[in-house]
Amino acid sequence: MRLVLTALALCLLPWTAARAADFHAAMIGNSMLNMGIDFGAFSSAINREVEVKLAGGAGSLWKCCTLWYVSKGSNRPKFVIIEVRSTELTDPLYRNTYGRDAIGSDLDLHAIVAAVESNPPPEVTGNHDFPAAVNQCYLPSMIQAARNGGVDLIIARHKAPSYGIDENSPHDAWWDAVMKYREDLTSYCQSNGVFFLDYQFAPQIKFAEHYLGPGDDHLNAAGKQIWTSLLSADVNAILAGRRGANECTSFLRVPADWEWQHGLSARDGLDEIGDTDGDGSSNYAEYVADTDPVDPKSVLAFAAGVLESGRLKLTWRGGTASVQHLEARTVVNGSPGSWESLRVYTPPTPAVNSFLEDGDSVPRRFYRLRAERP
Ligand SMILES: [Ca+2]
Ligand SMILES: [Ca+2]
Repeated sequence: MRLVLTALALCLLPWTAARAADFHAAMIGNSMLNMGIDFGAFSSAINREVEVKLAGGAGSLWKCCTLWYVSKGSNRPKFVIIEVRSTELTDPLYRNTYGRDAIGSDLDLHAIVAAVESNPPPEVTGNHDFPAAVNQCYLPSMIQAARNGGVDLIIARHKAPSYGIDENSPHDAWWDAVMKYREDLTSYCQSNGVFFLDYQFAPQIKFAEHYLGPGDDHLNAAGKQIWTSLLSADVNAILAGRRGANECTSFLRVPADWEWQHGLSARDGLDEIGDTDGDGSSNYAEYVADTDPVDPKSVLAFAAGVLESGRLKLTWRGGTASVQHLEARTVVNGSPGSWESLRVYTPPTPAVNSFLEDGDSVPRRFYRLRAERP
């Protein structure tokens, strides 16, 4: 393993040694090199010289120790990306074996490792305890090490949980656990000032096109280019103050269950913005409205507006498990705040729903429907 990591580091040297950098990148996790970031393109995009200080890591303990020592060095990193794998955080083999030699002689680091290992997370087999893993393993120590080193921006990445996943098969408990862990990690990052990347699921990245191949969760060159541009855009936004350093870039808004249930891929972020059945409503919008993303007849839309005894009757189709908001306004002038709520329908809603105007003296007005997942 060390030989591989050293080779990776040496590959970077010709590019990094040109002149002093004003932006030190510590990439924790060697997959960062294989999957994700073209440092030259990244440097250009953020208009800063980027010096890569660290090019590998295997296991959370290794990463924690490496980051600890890099952060204490004179050439401290100014920018850290930490790759976190759920297995590393929970599997005792990864946690306690790999990287053991990296602890070194620093007494503070010894104390951190001892504290973590005196209260390790439970065994993972059949019982992933992800909140405990996040809170008790090395991620907090890694973050603290970076902060002690004066790092301005810490980015955490959850490695794509694609090992062993057949996207056409029903999910299992392992998948549920990984996704739960991902949620916990996102939440942890947000509350600890860490930017969280979820670009593996970005709409621009398609599993079939941008990964190396079946069973390999590394991006190919095209995918890497996309990943780099997404990262650059986010870092530029953070540097310009347009985004907070504790925000999350997450593209997974639809539960995997729902995607699988409707024959969509839970690994492919494109599914969310796609309109698989061509009914004008994106798959994400169909999830929100609880309609069928592969049935064009199932979509949240007005079906009819007729007069009944001089009163307008609106009829629409939609799902049954979402909150439906019927709203109206007399002028459509682009100002978003002037829609008035007429009715709120809470689930279960009828698949065909309707509304009858209250009286005869209703002004001419526009209507719209909004859906919201409870
Ligand atoms: Ca659709
Ligand atoms: Ca549909």
